[in-house]
Amino acid sequence: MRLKTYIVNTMAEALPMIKKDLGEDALILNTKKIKTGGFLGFFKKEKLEITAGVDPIPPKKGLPTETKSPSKWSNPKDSSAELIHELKNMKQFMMKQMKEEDLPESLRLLKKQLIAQEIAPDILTDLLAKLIARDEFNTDQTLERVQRFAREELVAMMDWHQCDEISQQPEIICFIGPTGVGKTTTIAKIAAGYLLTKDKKVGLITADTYRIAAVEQLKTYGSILNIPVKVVESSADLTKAIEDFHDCDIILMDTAGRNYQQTQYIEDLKQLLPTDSKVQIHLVLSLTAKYEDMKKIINNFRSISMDELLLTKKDETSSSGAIVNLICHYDIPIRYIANGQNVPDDIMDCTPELVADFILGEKTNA
Ligand SMILES: Nc1nc2c(ncn2[C@@H]2O[C@H](COP(=O)(O)OP(=O)(O)OP(=O)(O)O)[C@@H](O)[C@H]2O)c(=O)[nH]1
Ligand SMILES: [Mg+2]
Repeated sequence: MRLKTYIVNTMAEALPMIKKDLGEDALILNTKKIKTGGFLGFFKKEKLEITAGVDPIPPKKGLPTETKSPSKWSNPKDSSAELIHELKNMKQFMMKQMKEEDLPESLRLLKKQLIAQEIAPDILTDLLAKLIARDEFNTDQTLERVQRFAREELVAMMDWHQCDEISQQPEIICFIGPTGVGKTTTIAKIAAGYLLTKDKKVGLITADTYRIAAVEQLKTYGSILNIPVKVVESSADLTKAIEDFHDCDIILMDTAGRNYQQTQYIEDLKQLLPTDSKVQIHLVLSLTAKYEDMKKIINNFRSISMDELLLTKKDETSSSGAIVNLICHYDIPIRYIANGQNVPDDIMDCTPELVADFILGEKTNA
């Protein structure tokens, strides 16, 4: 860390100097009052000695970082708020340097719990640093209390990725994803939800003519729910099917499961979808998959605009960290989480509070 000391009359005087010398990421590490000048020990003036430093390691790319206000250093009136902010930054920096054995017991236990949930290391460090930086935090707190703080921080970290309400009429959603993740089953659950609880008119389309019995699978759900199903094999078929369903509130489209680690399949999908991007694309991923594999698929989809993620098979895994990782690492909203084979019941709205419950256990009043 590069350090510099300043002797000034006020904090406000120091801030522009620190900014100029050490840059926007500088931290104020210490301030103390000192006496300088005078004559024979008399007439000394009280001054402030401020030590500031800057971490030479740049923040990692692609990780969530706190947004910095452009006026951060420019308004001396905000200096006390800035000082508190900088103290928090300093605590976070120290947390990142801390060894395992230096952590308080409660944090060590929490860390173990979060690692078992497969929270990504960068998010884990960030979360623990945020906990230490809280004003109420002290080292002899119980695990329950630390979990309560962790819940608040986790919810705040996930909070800004909310889903929009229905924006167009009809809303057309195309579900895509790897083989067997639960696309068709989840479409049936969502269709039933729109029909039975929201009283909407639903149309179903399937482009899965690849797997034997795939069309029958969707048609079976269609006939149980009394929802029409259209089968499409080309972009022209799809345009026609969408036209035919013009009086529907929502059109849900099924596709064949593909190994989307291979970009060729994404190109095939592009051929099928209309170019005017009326169709929203929702990528379905199973929570039983490895996070690294999910990342690879999402990255492959960067070439087409993917609108939402939908996660399935929550009931088949005891670790939910991937949900937090996906929310914090990618700016793609998650509307639903599917948690079982039962149609239409096994699906939940994905909220930050629900995900925090998955990670930390259900809320207690500790
Ligand atoms: N445990 C569990 N099983 C699920 C869930 N969603 C779907 N399944 C099951 O997963 C299996 C595959 O479901 P499908 O809906 O056919 O999956 P798909 O993605 O359409 O499969 P393809 O079209 O072949 O790619 C079925 O046995 C479903 O009952 C879920 O949330 N939890
Ligand atoms: Mg299917």
